[in-house]
Parts: sequence; structure tokens; C-alpha cells
Amino acid sequence: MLSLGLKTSRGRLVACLAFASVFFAGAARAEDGYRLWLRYDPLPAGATREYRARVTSVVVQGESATMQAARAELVEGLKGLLGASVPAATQVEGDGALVVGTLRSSAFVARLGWGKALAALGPEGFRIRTVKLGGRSVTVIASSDEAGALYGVFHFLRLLQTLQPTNDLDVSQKPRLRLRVLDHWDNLDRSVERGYAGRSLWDWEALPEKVDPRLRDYARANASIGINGSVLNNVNADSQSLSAEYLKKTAAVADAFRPYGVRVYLSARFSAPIELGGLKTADPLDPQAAEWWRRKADEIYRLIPDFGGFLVKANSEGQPGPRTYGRDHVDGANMLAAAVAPHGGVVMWRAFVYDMKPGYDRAGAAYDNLQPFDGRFAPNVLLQVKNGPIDFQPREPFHPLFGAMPRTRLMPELQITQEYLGFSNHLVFLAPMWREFLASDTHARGRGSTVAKVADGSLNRQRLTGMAGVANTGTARNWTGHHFAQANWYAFGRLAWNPDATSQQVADEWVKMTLTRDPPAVTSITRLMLESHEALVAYMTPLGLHHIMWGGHHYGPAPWENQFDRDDWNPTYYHRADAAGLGFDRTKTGSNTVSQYHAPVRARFASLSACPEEFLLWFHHVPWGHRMRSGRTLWDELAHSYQRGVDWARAARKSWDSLAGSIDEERHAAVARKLAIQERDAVWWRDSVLLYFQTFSKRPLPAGVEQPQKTLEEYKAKSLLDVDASAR
Ligand code: GCW
Repeated sequence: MLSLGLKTSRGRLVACLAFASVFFAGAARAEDGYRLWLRYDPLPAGATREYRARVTSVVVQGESATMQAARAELVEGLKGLLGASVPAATQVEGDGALVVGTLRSSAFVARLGWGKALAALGPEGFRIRTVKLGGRSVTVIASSDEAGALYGVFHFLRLLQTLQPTNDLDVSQKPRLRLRVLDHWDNLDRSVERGYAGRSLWDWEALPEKVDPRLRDYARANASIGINGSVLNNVNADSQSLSAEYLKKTAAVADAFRPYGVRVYLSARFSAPIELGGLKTADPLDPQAAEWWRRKADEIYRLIPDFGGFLVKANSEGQPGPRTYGRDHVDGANMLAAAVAPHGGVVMWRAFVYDMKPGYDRAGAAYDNLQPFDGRFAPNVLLQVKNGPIDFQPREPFHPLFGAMPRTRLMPELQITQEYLGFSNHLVFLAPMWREFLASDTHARGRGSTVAKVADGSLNRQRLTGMAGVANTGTARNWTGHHFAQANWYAFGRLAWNPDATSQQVADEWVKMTLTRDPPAVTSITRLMLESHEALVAYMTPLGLHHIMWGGHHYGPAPWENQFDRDDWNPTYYHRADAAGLGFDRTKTGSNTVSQYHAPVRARFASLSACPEEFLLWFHHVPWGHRMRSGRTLWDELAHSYQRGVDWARAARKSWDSLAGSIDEERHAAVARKLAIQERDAVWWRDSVLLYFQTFSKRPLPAGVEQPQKTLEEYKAKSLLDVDASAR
């Protein structure tokens, strides 16, 4: 919960909330979702009265671009929320002044004697306090640096948007992770790899002359949830983005982001010295290649002094890398790190490396490839590791590398865009999945060695920390394709700020800021969101199944697929169904990659009886007749799970329909259309997966599970994506 004094009488707050439902029902109007969670429509009258008395003038001290952005946000926000302008003043006069400033920009803040406390909160932290001065009550948003003041302003506005009391505030916050970065898999032609929300937001052709004003709103939205970095281009990188011409364009983007504390980064193609520099080799130990990168870094920093650094996908899925030249990951990463180090830049080196040898288990590949290098990366290198060992599946156990590289800065990479989770068609709130991951106990230093503590540096005493999220944004008017996919962007930012925030809290805030403050509606929407991930897993990949999606696009099921040249791109490789049973044996009798986990975790996963059932088929090949904890056989449990998923999708539609009065018509209808697709897809998943596995289990569907709507042959004949094209 938010750390603030709850002095407002409970009764009064409840009264405001009750009023909210009437107000919002009455004020429903067309909405396209562009404003995201930064909607500053008038609050209910009860709340406005109270807040107006608390905020009678705004005194933002400081004239830098960031302080101006903070002032503009506050002035706009208060005007909208309170339904009347709050005068901007330069001095604290009278009761109810709201002062914003840093130790340097504000004489008022400097006089408070908070120097030490603010310094301890760091450049991005802030303190919000109600202070009494000569009988006057003043609210102060203070920080040591400007970014903190801006974050404090967004925090204050969020308190109002969610109808929190503000009369006796005492909030101190700082981000737990240092780099909170969105990775855009955007190509220079504006297509977006795994993007489901239109085209890339970066209009490279028009840049640098024309900068779309939307870029400012993108940066604002990020700042409002603490995101402070953006990698503009795809990790499957084009060298061109490092050319002089494109760097100018990137510099213009950086200028647009800068007031909001968002730094730009670029994905670097390892062979750029050849493609752009005309060199014969990009061997990291070749002095000319290293020199080329040093000069390139100098050139970049001349244009963009606060450039964040490079993100690199090397020797993965056909990308060049140090191994192309007989060198290793450390040689490559450290060479780039040396180029940006003099400028304070970082290198985010990806661990998504999975060379295949015959009989290899892909789930163990990243560990095998990277773990031996622990302790050898330069101090400004972070190793960016996906949450799970395969690839952004609906559910994966945590990646074993998080417990295995104590002398390396590990930066989790999450996927906000829903590549394997129904694109922007399915309502799935990802905070519960990310929380499950962050709360996973690696046992690296005994009990309580959670992934969150690895990521925030507390477990291994590291200061350079970070978290990356593969962005789900695009030119779609509502930014993310599905209105509810905005919640995943939001949740990523909130969890990167505080990995211990609860899914419930994040959902509750987002719903109130974005959709409705009507209490019953808030309750049913947050419930829907909190259930959605478990439901999606139930109708896509229950009990530890994974990677059984169709072909290269990954939309819809194709567990029968076995035609790819690369074994590990085939669903049959992952589920291993046969007459005996189902699942990938990763214990001693199989690939034994379970041994990459620490002792107690390893033993639990490796034991058929102790393994959490949500990961059963991930670690074990299980007989069809195996008794599950419910008393059902594996086959029956599987069938019931798929049915449960379908039941949820149906119930979700009903529950959404019943909310028609609490949400504006436009967004209500758009979400309803998507929920219909989601239900259709859930049925498609249930039927085709069960029909296919039935050819091995030879068992009937248990009572309570509906008969399939089509035959297996029909499901095999057409990808769900093709069906979807006609449904959109
Ligand atoms: O998730 C997979 C995707 C690829 C992606 C790759 C990666 C950018 O299918 O599209 O490439 O992982 O993370 O590098």
C-alpha cells in the first residue's frame, strides 16, 4: 500500500466513492483510449471540494525543461481533475500551496533541512510531505534532482486520480531498479517485430526535421510510471541505425524524450564495423574494429550526451556476434563496454542464446552458453535474461541463470507485447505472471534469494541494476491495440519501480485511473484482470505445456507441428506426447537441465510428486493415467483445464457486458469485440489440443468437458490467425 497518512475520515472517502459511481455513469462519453491512464477528467464533486481546499496554488520552482514539464503536468492535471484552474504562483502564500522543487532549484526546499534524506533517495526519488509553516499547511514535493520532482508530481496526481487522502502526506519513494527500459523491436521501415498495435511510433523518414508530438506523450506516459529508457530499434538490428544519418534522427527523438527523463538506447548490430565502416572484420579483438566502436560511441555522445548505451543480440537466431570471429561473449560485450564507458554508457548483452546440438534441450542452452562467464563482464555490462529459460511462454519456471551468476549484473527481460499470449486480441493482465517470476526463490544464498533481490542488486550487492520490457506500443490510436494491454505497459513500469508491488494494487490503480472509479465496477474489473493470466494458461498451455503455438507467428495452437528444420522450433519437440504420456523429461532420466537450479529447487522440480503441477509437464514425461492432486488422471485434468479456460472466457464476456453503464460506450464496445475473439480462440485451443493429444491418450473426454466443435483435420487445415483476419 501507499505510505501515506490516512487522516481523512473514512466516512468521507466512502461518500466520495459512492458519488463517483453516479458521476461516471452520467458522464460516459466517447473515448478512444489515447489518454491512457493520464486522464484528467473532473473528479466527483465531493472529492473536488476536498482537494481544492488542499491545493490553492501551485509553486513549481525551477525553469529547466523537466521542471517545466512537471509544472505543465500539474497545472493541466489539477485543472482537469478539480474542474478549475489552480493559480500558479512563484511564492508560498497562504494555506494550501503545493510546492515542487529540488534542493538546487527551490530555495523553499533547500530551507527545509531535508538535504540528507533527499540525497539518500537518489536523483529519481522524491518526498511528498504536508508541512505546517507559520500556521499554514503546505504540501511539498521535493527531490535532490529534477527527475525525482517529476516522478513526485505524477505520484501526487495519481493520489488524486485514485481518490486518496492528501491532507497529511508523508511519502518517500525511490526506484528499486536503476534502468527501467522499454525494448522496441521496431524496424527502420516502421514494421514492428511481434508488434500488434499498428506501426512503429518512430517516423524515421520524417525525422529529424519533423518530430511527431506523439513522442512527447509517449515520454510523458513512461515518466508517469517511472520508465527511464527506451531502446528504439529491434534487437535483430540493422547497422543503418548507427549511421550518421540515423543518429541525427535518433538525437531528435532523444531531445523529445529528455524533459521526461527517458534516455534513448540503440540495438547494435555486431557486424556494423564491416557494414558501415568498410572494415574486413568485426572481430572484437581486432584493434581496428574496437577503434571503430570507440569512434562511433564518441560520435553518438557528441549528438546525444545522455545516450544510454547499446543493447546487443549476438550469436542468436542468425545474428552476428563475437563467436562469428572465434571469440566469446565476454570479448564482445567488454569491447563495446569499453567504447561507451568513458561516456557513462552501458551495454545490455542478451542471454537469449541457444545453439542447438543433436539431442540438446533448448531450456538449458542459455545457461550453458553464458554461465561460465560469471564474473568476467566489465562493470558497465548487464546481462539481459528472459524471465524463463525458453521464450516468453504463457508460463515458465524462472530462468536458472538468475541463481547462477552472482558476479554478473542480471537484468530481467519481460515481454509486454503478447507474442505467445494471444497478441492484442486477448485480455491478459501480466502483473501476476511477472510477480510469480519476481517472487520465485532461487535459493542461491539460501531461502529468500528471490529473483527480485537478484534484480534489485540487494542479493549480490550490485548497484547497476535494471529491468527491460519488450514494448507493446504502436501507432494504434489506443497505443497497444487492446485497451487492456495498456495495463501491461503500466504494470511493467510500476513493477520496475517496485518489484514487490502487488498485482492487486497495480490493477486497482490502473482501473481507477483508466476506466472507472465506480466501486462495484472496479471490483469486477480487477477480479477479471487478476484471474486472466491463470485462465489464459488454462486454455493455452496448462500444467507446464509450452511452445505448442502455430508456426512462426505463434497465434493459436499447432501441437502437431513437426516440419521445421530446427528441431526446437517444433511443438512436438516440446510436448513429447506418445502412447505412454506427455511432457518433457528434464530430470536425470531425461535432459537433466533441472540440475541448473539450486538444491532445494532442483529437488522439488525433479520429483514427480513434489513438482508444482503448473510445471509438471515442463519437467516430467507423465503417464496419461498419473493421479493428479485432484484425484483425476493427467488426461482428465488436462481436459478439465482447457474447459475451465473456455468457461472463464465466457464468464468474462458476461461480466464485461454487465459493466456497460460504468464505462464509456466506445471502449466498452471495443473490449467486448475482443472478448468475443478471445472466447472463440479459447474454444479453438481446447478442441484442437485435446483432439490431437487424444490420438495418443486414446481416452474419452471426461464428463463436463464439451465435445469439440470441429474435427482435428479441420483444425490442422487452417491457422487461427487466418480465421482471425476475417474476424477483425
Ligand atoms: O521471442 C522470440 C521471437 C523473435 C525475437 C526473439 C528474441 C526479436 O520469436 O521474434 O526476435 O525471440 O528475443 O530475440
